[in-house]
Amino acid sequence: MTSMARKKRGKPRRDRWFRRVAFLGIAGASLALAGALLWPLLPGIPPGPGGDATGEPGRTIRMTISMGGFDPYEIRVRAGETVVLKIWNPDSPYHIDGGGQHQFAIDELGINLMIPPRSTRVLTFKADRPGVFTFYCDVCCGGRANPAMVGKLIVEG
Ligand SMILES: [Cu+2]
Repeated sequence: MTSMARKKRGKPRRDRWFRRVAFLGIAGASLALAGALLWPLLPGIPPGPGGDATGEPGRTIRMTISMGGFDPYEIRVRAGETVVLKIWNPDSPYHIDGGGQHQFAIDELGINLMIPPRSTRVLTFKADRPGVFTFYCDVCCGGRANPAMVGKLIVEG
């Protein structure tokens, strides 16, 4: 008799426990699914400070190119100096405009680099003569006509 009573009391408790676990499981799975679906739409995380860990010669300048434009949009170097430019593109590959790609081009110096979404490209160059050169991206949202997609390389003599 006593064992029957215990069993009767025990069953609803186990039922509630099962419902709680099932609810948490479903909620967790839903959050994981939502995260997996939204993940590609989030802006990427820039790579950590690497300094000159790559062992490349020259001064390293880091730049970010996104739909917001070039950051920095003005860079200063000395003529004859070897510059290692690391350009990070945090944009999503699912961007409807140009698939999140950007470009770094300077016509006068024969530079034309494509930076795929969520990646870094490294450009090593040396500007021999002083001057002010325009760099631009012509593969997204208005391209060169977009004031954000243009910047200046100032080479000091
Ligand atoms: Cu662009």
